[in-house]
Amino acid sequence: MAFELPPLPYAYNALEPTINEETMKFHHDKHHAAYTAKLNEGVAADPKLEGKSIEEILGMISSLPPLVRNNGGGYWNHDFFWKIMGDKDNRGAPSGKLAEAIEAYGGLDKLKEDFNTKGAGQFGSGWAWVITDSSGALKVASTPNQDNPLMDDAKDKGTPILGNDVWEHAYYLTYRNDRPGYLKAWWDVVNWDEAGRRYDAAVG
Ligand code: MN3
Repeated sequence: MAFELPPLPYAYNALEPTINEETMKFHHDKHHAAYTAKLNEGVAADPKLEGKSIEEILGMISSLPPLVRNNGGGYWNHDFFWKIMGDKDNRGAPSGKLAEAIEAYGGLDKLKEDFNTKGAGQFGSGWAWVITDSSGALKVASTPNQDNPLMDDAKDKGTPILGNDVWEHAYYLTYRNDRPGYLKAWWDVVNWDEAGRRYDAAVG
């Protein structure tokens, strides 16, 4: 069973002005589609991956070739990314247990600042993350390329609660080289209800 490109959960222009329609079209229809197709090539070439979920594949990524690592990461990361952003009716604010964890971290302003610093400081392409584990504590991390915190050899392992794509293809059409400006603006389109659901599922 091949992996399929998941549809965007909103219209291409639903995140404007933070992320414009043209960026979303290329990012989903070209970039995410390419990661999906290449992941399927890698899975088809390796019988031991047959029937495995993407999370199972990421959990054994250290034993797999770069084709599966880069495109399996790209496949999962973008599916996650679309879902933790929302159209104007699906944004809200932190609530419930996630809001308490953010307070314990030092507050939302500190979380944003640390996350934006990680994202701006990631040399080259990569991702910034907010992760947690069964302790419920929040941690900010970054990964290079299409790596993520679910990989068995990740430096900072955990369950992603939020993540932002800092590859130039995610922001260059609007923000050009201003990655910090993109990181700052991105918080306007976070789907806090979805982040809260993922937090609740992670901490049990
Ligand atoms: Mn991307």
